[in-house]
Amino acid sequence: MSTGFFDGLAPARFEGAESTNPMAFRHYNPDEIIMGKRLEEHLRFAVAYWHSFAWEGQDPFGGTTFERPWHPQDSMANARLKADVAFEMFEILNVPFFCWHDLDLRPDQGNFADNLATLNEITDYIADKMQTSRTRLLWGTANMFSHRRWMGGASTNPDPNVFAFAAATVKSCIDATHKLGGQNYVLWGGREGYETLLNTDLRLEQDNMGRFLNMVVDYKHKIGFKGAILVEPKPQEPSKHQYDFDAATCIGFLRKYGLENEVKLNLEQGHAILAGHSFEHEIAVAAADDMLGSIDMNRNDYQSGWDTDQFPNNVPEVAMAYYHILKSGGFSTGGTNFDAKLRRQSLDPQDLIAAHIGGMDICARGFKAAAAMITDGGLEQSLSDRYAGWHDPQAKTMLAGDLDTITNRVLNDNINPKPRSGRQEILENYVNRFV
Ligand code: XLS
Ligand code: NI
Ligand code: NI
Repeated sequence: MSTGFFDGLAPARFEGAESTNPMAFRHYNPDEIIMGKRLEEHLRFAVAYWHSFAWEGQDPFGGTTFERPWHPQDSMANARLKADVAFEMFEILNVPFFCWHDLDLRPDQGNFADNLATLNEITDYIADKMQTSRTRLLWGTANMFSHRRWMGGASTNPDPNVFAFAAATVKSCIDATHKLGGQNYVLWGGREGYETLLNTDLRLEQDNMGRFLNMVVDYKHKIGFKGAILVEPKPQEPSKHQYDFDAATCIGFLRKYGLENEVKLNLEQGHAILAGHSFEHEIAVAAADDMLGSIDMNRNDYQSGWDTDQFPNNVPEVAMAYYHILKSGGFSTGGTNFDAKLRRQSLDPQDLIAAHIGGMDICARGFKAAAAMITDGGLEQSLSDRYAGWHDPQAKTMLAGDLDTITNRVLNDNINPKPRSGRQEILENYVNRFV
């Protein structure tokens, strides 16, 4: 029986670029074959349970605005109603995946035993719903940043009892993700960082975080969870400074704690911006180290300097992100999770559907532009031309030499390099042909 929440809203269909129907896809046709694969299988869209169903519209200055039938989210009855509505939206969008935090699914009970019991209860309920739904779990994660117990960190807390509570919580969430057939498990450390160095032991906190992540990886193998373990970089917000600052920082951290072959990255557009990078930079950095796992798609307001988690709306940005994803071979266990929320005045159920349709369409447009650039090969050609000198045997030998042998060669052969154009504007013009 339907909850009635989305009454009057039909399943969203692909109608083509000429359509003026605001509730239809104009660019996202899941069955379109691109580079030999269905668009749906390339993009692997996921709905984020937290923004769409758990967030009630608060901002730092105002209370809730949404007043959904499953609010307040303090009972298991409302948790079940929320799940019913979520699966109705998945069906309207025909979306292949969803993602959750434990806290999105059911309220925190204030102690671990009850948290565990209610998590099992609601994920059994969701497992039942998944029997008749095509929507799969892209990833699960633990919310270890909202409840006051986490205010000084989870695995990086000065209190070992908080570390213990965090370990038990993550175990319960990996178990639940495994039970629901999740394809990845994510750790984002919102409180894994510090507010002031005056009260923070950096070395101890980071060692504990490294130990914690090693326990997570060991546990994954112990229970036979085949999904990827992903960490999600973000420089700040809520903590003043977060240890998982950006992709490069995470890669260094994973190497230091011996996790470089076990853990990959979940990269988010808005977090890249907060770190002073572009999304494509973060993706390219991860890909260059074979650590690209999955993406959280959204956009930030470029003026505000906050993590505004808006739905994506910029085709050139999205195109370059997917260009680097495709160049590195595309997603395997990862996908495109809409870590994006409505603006708090967008009250109607229709707004929720329209936001996702728009986001999926923008991603499809960007993806197709990226695929066209890959197929055309212009950027790759220009790269290989630019670095062609390194295929010369003498250049390769040089890397095996030392400063003395190289200096002798520079003197003997009278080496005097001629600067060559980087052709940036020509390449930008090239990209603009596709986006
Ligand atoms: C917050 C993060 C969060 C993670 C999952 O900024 O993006 O939503 O994706 O904990
Ligand atoms: Ni985020
Ligand atoms: Ni995220």
